[in-house]
Amino acid sequence: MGKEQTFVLVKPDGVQRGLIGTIVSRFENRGLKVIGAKLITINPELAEKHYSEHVDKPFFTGLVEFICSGPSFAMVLEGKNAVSIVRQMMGATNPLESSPGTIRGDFGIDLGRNVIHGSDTNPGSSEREIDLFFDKLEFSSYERIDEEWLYE
Ligand code: IDP
Ligand code: MG
Repeated sequence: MGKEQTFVLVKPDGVQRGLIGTIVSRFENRGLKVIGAKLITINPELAEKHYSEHVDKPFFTGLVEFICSGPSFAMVLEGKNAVSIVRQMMGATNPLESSPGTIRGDFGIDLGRNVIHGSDTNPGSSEREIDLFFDKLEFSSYERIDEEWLYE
């Protein structure tokens, strides 16, 4: 079974609105395993690296400012097809286009306040983001008791 790891961030709006627990619960209930997690106030240097693909976009400055505006909750989730599952559960980038039942579709209204970040499915994205935010020593490896019932 090919297990993947993915990087997920409850953005400052999600933390301020008290959504950390709700969001972590959704992923846990789906079967994804939390292998690392921390509250972090992102500094501009880290934010610019994290969002480097958007450096030329008109919204870049505002995006960096927003992501540094308060604490975020960073985590690494592990499971089969974890990257795609997280993207599916997040919903579309613009909450207006996110289906109800997705995190952005249930908790967001505006594009620049869309509650959550998750690595995209491009090759190397999740590894790059995990390395940017976490040290290997911050991970714990363990079996969840439901794993043999979750996977065939
Ligand atoms: P993603 O978060 O779904 O991967 P990206 O295109 O990678 O979407 O954009 C990163 C973040 O930048 C989005 O989550 C959103 O908060 C913000 N963003 C994207 N496009 C716009 C825009 O056109 N205006 C303002 N903010 C935007
Ligand atoms: Mg993205």
